[in-house]
Amino acid sequence: MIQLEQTFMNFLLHHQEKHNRTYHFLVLMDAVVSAAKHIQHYYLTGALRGNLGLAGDVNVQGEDVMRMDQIAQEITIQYLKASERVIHAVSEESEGIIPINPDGRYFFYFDPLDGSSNIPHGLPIGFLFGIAKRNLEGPEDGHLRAGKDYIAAGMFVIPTGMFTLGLRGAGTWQFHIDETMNFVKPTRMNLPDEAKTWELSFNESNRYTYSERVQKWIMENESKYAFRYLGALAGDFHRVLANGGMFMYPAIVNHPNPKKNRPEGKLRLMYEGAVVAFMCREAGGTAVNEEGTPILDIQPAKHHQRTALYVGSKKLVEDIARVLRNTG
Ligand code: AFP
Repeated sequence: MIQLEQTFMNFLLHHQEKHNRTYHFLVLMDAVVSAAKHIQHYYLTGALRGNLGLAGDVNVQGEDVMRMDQIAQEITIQYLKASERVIHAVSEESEGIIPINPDGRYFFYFDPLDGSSNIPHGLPIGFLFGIAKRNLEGPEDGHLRAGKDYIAAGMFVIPTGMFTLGLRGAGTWQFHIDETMNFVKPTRMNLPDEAKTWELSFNESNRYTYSERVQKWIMENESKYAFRYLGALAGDFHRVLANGGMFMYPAIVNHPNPKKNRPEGKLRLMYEGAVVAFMCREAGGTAVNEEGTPILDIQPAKHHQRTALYVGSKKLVEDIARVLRNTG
């Protein structure tokens, strides 16, 4: 007998039905999945079509824009517009808020293509997103939502075809892309409790630029775990979610060139840190910043706010959080 796996859309339909929810979120997720599949297609054919190079622009973060960054941004916005479900979007690629549809009911925070340094090599990149609901009753609120107010957050690892989605109070689920470009086979993710599979993931070349207490923690703990680093958050976090352990991008405070210090961290809070922290919480883990404050509790003051990030297995993150809070 031919074995057919449950599709993502079927899974979500049942989820919405079970929780007595509207179809609006389904329409939005259909647009998100379509965007990811298109980005995946452009990336797979990128080397042949000349789409893996620089676009010649600099983005809001002051980084060189790759042609793929622009393609991914354009595709996502087109799909969001067609869905009519989003009022405003915030993207790594745009300085200001992107108006989508004044009647939309969701805020959409996204990085359409994360891990640009992997692009020229065709290595894994990510599409990360967080979704919050607009206040439909009562006074209109801002777009600056803490991760704990997201209703869902997810990531695609492109082009490996892995899709992970955290649903508020309903777990983190992973899907594989099949031969018909459908995401299938929902698998609930739970960070393993057993330390024997745990991994540590951070940019080793930055190590001596971290605070003394973080350097000391690394020295005392690194030999206990395997070390992995891809340089694209979605891929690195994907491993941590499956194997347990911790991904970290600490604050840079001891750079030999003080101008290169990043005391506020490097990663973006709303469409990187809070997104993985949300999926991690739904899979039984946790995430904190450089002060040991839970990432999901941080109220952003601006859309492109940065954060240091420690995310992964509860025991390990809580251990370093005690050091960060100076209580350990
Ligand atoms: P880029 O998109 O600029 O490559 O940044 C990727 C990223 O935001 C995140 O995906 C990685 O975890 C992290 O930065 C890698 O940063 P380093 O290159 O400094 O290790």
